[in-house]
Amino acid sequence: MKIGIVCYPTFGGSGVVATELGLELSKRGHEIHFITYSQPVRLDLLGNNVHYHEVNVPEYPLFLYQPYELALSSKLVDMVKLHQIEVLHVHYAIPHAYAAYMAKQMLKEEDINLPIVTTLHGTDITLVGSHPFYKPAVTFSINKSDAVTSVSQSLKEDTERLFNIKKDIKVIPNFIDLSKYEPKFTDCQRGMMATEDERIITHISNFREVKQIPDVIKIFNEIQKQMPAKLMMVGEGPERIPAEELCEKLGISNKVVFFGNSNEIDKILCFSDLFLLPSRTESFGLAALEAMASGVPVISSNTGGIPEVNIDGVTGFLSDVNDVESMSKNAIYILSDPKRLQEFKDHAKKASSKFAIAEVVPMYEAIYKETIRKS
Ligand code: GMT
Repeated sequence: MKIGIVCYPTFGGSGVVATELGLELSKRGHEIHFITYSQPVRLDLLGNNVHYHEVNVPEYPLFLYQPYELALSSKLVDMVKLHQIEVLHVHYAIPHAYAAYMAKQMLKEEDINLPIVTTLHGTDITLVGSHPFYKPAVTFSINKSDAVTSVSQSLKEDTERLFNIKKDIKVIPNFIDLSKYEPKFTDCQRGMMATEDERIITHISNFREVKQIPDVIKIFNEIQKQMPAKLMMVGEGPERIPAEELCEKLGISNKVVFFGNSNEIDKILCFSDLFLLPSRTESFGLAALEAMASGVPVISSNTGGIPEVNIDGVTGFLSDVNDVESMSKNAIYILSDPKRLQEFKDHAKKASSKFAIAEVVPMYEAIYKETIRKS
């Protein structure tokens, strides 16, 4: 099939999922066209079957807001015609499903049919999309898609609760290429980051408020009172500076490393002992799954889709949002006994195999075929 993929190309789960999906589909013989405003960060392999088309938004000083949706829908029309794209898979209702619908209407004028598959990732539903300013457009875009998928059962239920949805939403969980998380070094170069007796705790996110960054620091603060430990903070975002200030205030700056954005997540997870994800809301928690695939247990909140990934008492522990005390206690419980830690690590790795890329990608292929057939 010739498949167009629209996503946010930046660091973040939805972009990662869209990119990995496109690459895997290309390996399975499909022709993939990424249509975005910059090359997706994990897309380093452009080839015969993988193409990237940049959406340019000309700047004009009259406009306070440059019309990205307009530029995207025009680019979609051009690319569908030029490459005979058979189906368009858009990640995020805002604004991608909306722009895709406009492209579909424009193509109809030329007797070209463009089936649209929309995948909901969370922010477009729970955080931004349900805002009254966006709600009518999001509802419309979802209902006008030919097929709709969500990355967890919890997100499906949230969508049906928050919007007047007439479409059936199919749950297709996020996935992972397990081969990328096989350690390439026997010691994972752990010695570079910590001494033999130190536990390594890691957090990876876009440092937005929803990630509860102060809770990450507070949990680590409790851990380091009980045992030698280091905290790896990976990512960039508005909460980073306040996080550095909090570390200073608590007198633990020398035990915390701020990496910024990284393309070497697998290497950092390889030497990690525990992953912290205390988010206020999370439709899935891809970062937790990436940690588990590296054999890293997860201490998380029990919000949204996280319980579908992190199994309480098996791959880590779940606590209520904001319950720093419970999360700290659970973290110390796992980390304080080497045998117990190893058991949690083994369980985390094993549980991640349920989300293997080879299991999940055929579900998308089936949806594309069905959507093309029906339209
Ligand atoms: O978590 C974020 O802030 C980034 C956002 C994104 O656009 O990548 O993540 C959302 O999609 C991911 C991939 O499906 C999910 O793993 C995240 O849980 C989801 N984030 C939220 O629901 C807050």
